[in-house]
Amino acid sequence: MKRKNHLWGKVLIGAIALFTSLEIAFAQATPGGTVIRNRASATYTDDVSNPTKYSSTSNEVTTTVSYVAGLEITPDGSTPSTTVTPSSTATYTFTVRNLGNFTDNVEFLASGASVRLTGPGTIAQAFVDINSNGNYDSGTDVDILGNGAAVTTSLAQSGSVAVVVKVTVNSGATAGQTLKVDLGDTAGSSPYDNQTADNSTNEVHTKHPGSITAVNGEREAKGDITMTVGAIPAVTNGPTGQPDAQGPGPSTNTDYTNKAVSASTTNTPIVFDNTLKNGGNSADTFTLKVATGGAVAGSKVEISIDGGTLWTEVITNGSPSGTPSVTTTSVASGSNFNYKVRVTLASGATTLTAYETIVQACSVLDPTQMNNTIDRIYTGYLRLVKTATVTNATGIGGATEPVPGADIEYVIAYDNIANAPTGTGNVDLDALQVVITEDGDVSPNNWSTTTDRVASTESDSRGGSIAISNSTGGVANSKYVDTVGTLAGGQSGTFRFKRKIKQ
Ligand SMILES: [Ca+2]
Ligand SMILES: [Ca+2]
Ligand SMILES: [Ca+2]
Ligand SMILES: [Ca+2]
Repeated sequence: MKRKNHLWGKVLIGAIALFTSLEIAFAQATPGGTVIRNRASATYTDDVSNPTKYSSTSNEVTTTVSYVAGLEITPDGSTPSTTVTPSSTATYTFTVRNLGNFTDNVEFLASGASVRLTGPGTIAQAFVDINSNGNYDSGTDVDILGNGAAVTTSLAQSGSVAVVVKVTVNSGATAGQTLKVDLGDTAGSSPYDNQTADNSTNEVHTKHPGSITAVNGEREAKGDITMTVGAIPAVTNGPTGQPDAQGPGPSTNTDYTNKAVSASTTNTPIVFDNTLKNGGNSADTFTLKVATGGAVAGSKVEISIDGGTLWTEVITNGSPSGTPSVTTTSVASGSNFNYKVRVTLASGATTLTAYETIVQACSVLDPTQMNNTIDRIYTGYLRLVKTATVTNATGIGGATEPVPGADIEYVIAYDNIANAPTGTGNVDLDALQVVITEDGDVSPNNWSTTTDRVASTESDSRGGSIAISNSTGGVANSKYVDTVGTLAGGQSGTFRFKRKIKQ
């Protein structure tokens, strides 16, 4: 019997221990201050055969229920499956609950100290969402970020309220990074709730109304939520070192690299240097190809991603070949990747014409993310157009009759047919060291012997310097050299001079 009692004792102690450990998870049910009254009553008689009965009542005893504080913040260790994106605002919502048996205050420390963020972002807002609409409402909600002093919010017994923390994710946040928000700083292990407050730096704790003292003192709690940055692929693609170049539009799909091929050998391979940039927030690979409809008829296009050692032919005779694209190696977030494109036009391509090859880079992580750049070949790009106008003041024949003694004005209109520089980061095509030479007896010319110089009639609209000398054959004043200098794309000018038909 004694042994049996001992066993029961052990079971009882175990039950008490279990109750104690679970206590923190349950709210106090009986309100503090409740008066529990107890009075006993009895009846009796002095003769069992006599029905007369007497009664008796004890005095009343009262017990007033003590105030017990309690606080809980949830969730703990929450890792939502949805991801956040760079530059977005992530919303973290906590629930703060009064586990005590009386209406208690919850205090948040000054200047947002009760809220901490770990990770690539900044806390934009933190507030007690009194009206439960998810947004901060001045005058209604309690700001716990911009609060110069500690603030409290009142919670009824078992009552709860949401605390919303809004975090702006850094624009440079990379995929897989995490942003953790802690509300409160209770030590120990999950669920971190209903502990004795120790007034540490980042606490959330109860703050009893002045008239009440809880038997277990002030309590603190903590919750934490961690969000993960998702992958946001992006790519730009442009001229060498200028992946973000913009062309006309302005657009990052019309940027360009202008080059030239000799008009007489248009099938000479021309190599372009291009650069793509991984504008996404995670490492990615990219396919390189000629955009649909972006190949020149009859051309061959090859791409090299190793600096020009190995070339892959992606366009043959103007159409995609058996290997229509090349895939890069992994490119780190924010990094550039250089590649080369070799374009060979058909022989006999029309001179003084622009031929465009549109090269497209496409994210492998998200194939909807793509960007173009234009590799443009001009089959020669300095155009010369000559005209001759006769002025006849001899009185013989009409005003424009080319009779001996009449003047012939030669006009050479020159222009760089490449497009004028536009956008940013593009490679334009200047005509450098432009020199226009008129030599009166270099075949088929014969004007050195059939005409004479008309002095002071030489001019260049761009201010080119004009030197007049003996022709190759030694005829005086029969060679003109107009040094124009640099002529940018889209620029033009005229060089003019007069000769008088020998009489
Ligand atoms: Ca609100
Ligand atoms: Ca908790
Ligand atoms: Ca603490
Ligand atoms: Ca581009």
